[in-house]
Amino acid sequence: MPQNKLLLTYFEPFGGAETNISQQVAEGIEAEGVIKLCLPVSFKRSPEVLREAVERYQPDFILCLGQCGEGEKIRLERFAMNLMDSEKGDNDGHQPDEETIEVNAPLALRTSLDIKQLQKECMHAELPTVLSNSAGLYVCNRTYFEALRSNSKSLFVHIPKNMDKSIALQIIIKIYGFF
Ligand code: PCA
Repeated sequence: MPQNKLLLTYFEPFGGAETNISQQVAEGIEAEGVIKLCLPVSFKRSPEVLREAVERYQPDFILCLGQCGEGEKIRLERFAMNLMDSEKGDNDGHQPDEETIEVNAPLALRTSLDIKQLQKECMHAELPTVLSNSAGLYVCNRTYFEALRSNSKSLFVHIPKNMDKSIALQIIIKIYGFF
């Protein structure tokens, strides 16, 4: 059987920071069938770069990593909202004000992966994860919307910026095994 292809995305730093934990964790992943892709923190360019990669590689699954500010657990995102809003702006200086992503699309898209089961498995392995019903309205959400639109077997994972990187890496490897 041909091996499954996983597109693994992560983000460049944003908001004046020098690093993004999603990038640092992604660097630790080396596995067959994994295609890594760095995305710009841009409402416009991130979905474009993702779309091109999806067309080129036709992945079976998409795992998107992003950084979040608070918390001690990795957040497994259930939905992407069809909305963009940001006061601080993205790396291009774009500040959408409650802008719809796509007029004829549903208000939210949902992953078809069994993230409840995934979260249980992580819990049994004592890996700190939590289910989340909102990926925010910033570039991560915009990117997740694009991923789900192209493949419902997509998952967005938010990593708290101060999380221990080796634990975060173990969780990402566990998620990888789940696909
Ligand atoms: N986190 C931001 C965008 C890039 C990232 O790593 C977010 O949560 O939208």
